[in-house]
Amino acid sequence: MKLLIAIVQDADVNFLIDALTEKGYRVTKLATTGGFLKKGNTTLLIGVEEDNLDEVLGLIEKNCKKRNTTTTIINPSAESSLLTNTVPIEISVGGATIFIVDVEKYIQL
Ligand code: 2BA
Repeated sequence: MKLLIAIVQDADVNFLIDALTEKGYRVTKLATTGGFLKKGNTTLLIGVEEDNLDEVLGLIEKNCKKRNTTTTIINPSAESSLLTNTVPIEISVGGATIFIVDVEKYIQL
């Protein structure tokens, strides 16, 4: 068995959970926050048999979209004024960041 730890955007999560549960997969949803943007995202824990791994990855890929967003970063070479001190940058977020971990044991009591 594998544990997928999938970080997805909030806008995609309900579609993805519906797609997973319709196929009989079990999923736990955690409210999380990205360290860079400091904005909410969602982390899903999905325990899956190895034979089903590709199907689950396919569902994640199908339901999680890349989106562009703008944020500001500090410009180290700027003078002190706050207005000139930050510069806008455009970044692409998602579709999904996925960690795949071997599960030593799966126990339900
Ligand atoms: P955030 O940390 O809020 O990052 C949002 C997006 O900002 C990232 O999208 C990436 O495009 C950009 N970004 C992140 N760190 C950056 C940096 N140091 N310099 C420039 N741009 C940066 P994604 O890569 O799609 O990541 C989406 C979310 O997935 C992240 O939200 C974070 O919560 C999680 N994540 C991604 N990689 C991770 C990792 N290696 N470990 C833990 N969490 C990760």
